[in-house]
Amino acid sequence: SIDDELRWDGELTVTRHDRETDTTFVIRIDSTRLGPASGGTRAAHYPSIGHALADAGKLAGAMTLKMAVSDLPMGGGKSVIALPAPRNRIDSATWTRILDIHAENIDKLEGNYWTGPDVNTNSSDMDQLSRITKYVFGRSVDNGGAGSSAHATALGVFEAMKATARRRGLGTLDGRTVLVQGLGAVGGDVVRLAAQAGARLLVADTDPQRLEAASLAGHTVVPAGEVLRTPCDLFAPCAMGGIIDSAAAASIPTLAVAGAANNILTDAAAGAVLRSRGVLCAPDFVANAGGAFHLVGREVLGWNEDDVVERTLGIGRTLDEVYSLSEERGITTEAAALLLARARLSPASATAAAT
Ligand code: NAI
Ligand code: PHE
Ligand code: K
Repeated sequence: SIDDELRWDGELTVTRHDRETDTTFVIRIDSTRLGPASGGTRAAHYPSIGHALADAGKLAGAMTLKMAVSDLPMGGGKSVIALPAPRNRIDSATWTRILDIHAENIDKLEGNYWTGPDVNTNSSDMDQLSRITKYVFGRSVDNGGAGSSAHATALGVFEAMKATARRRGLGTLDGRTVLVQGLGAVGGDVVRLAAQAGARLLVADTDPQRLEAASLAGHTVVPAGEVLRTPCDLFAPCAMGGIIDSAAAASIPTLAVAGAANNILTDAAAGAVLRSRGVLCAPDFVANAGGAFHLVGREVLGWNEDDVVERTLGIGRTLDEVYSLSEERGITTEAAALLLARARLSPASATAAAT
């Protein structure tokens, strides 16, 4: 319920409703402890405003952890635009009005929150927002921005897949069966990189056109509803979050999980079940940080493309640290990554815990 969702321990929730488009806007700032909150704008059709608040809160929390574990001087936040219908049924005049209202809301936060692209928003949407507010990452390159973050994200996810396979005793991806769910901006690139590395690709999407392209490229299509029942060596969720709950964790026929989606696990219990079965899972807020390196690196820290690549390739090393800590302490990989992130969020308490 909305009451439950407002009992949230982040820093700020902003909401607004636009009667003309029947759209509800949510911005949640989880933490500004390490810098201005940042995280993308997600547009989707939600069953209720409570669901939209919940999604924004979980995604904002993941951004705080992503920035902290990645050593970026930013906090965590997220925007959710709860549309009156699925995105593909919103006409362009309505969409422009929606973006303009969202931009007004962001502008009122005066830089405490910086947005960027996420599911169902892209660089040209960021260009539109930037006509009203300057607190926007990921405008198109022609418009002075860093452009799409998807390629950097895919590069980092690929490093995460390799590091996870290696640690799980699978060696390199050569000859391994990799299942990629979601062939969008990130997943499409992940498929290409994994294929180049010699993996056998199983692919799933809900969009027939994307499946056809993948099939023409020689990959094997798996029905979208069969993903959690399809045997593979490594599963790469690159569509939506919340796909592995405890029941799925108990049965998913894979040895490792590493993907781009935010909040892949529904809760900590799912992570514990995976661990008990020896399924090694790359915490998503570590694995998918390439996009944050790209946007914050290029637009805040003055990095060039090589710097972004170098830091993104470091995701494999961060995961090795996470996996070693998880083994040493006998905790889930998610819990280990949380320890690393929290050490940066509150250095004093982390030092106390370590001694
Ligand atoms: P996208 O919208 O380009 O691609 C998503 C793909 O998943 C689409 O092809 C869609 O048809 C497919 N899909 C949706 N529901 C599905 C289902 N039930 N089964 C199979 N396929 C399904 O999104 P993008 O940018 O590739 O992002 C993918 C995920 O990675 C999202 O969860 C996003 O939050 C996350 N992510 C993206 C980053 C970026 O830089 N783009 C950075 C960090 C995380
Ligand atoms: N939405 C993407 C993510 O979850 C990219 C992004 C990163 C957007 C940082 C804004 C800020 O990481
Ligand atoms: K997008």
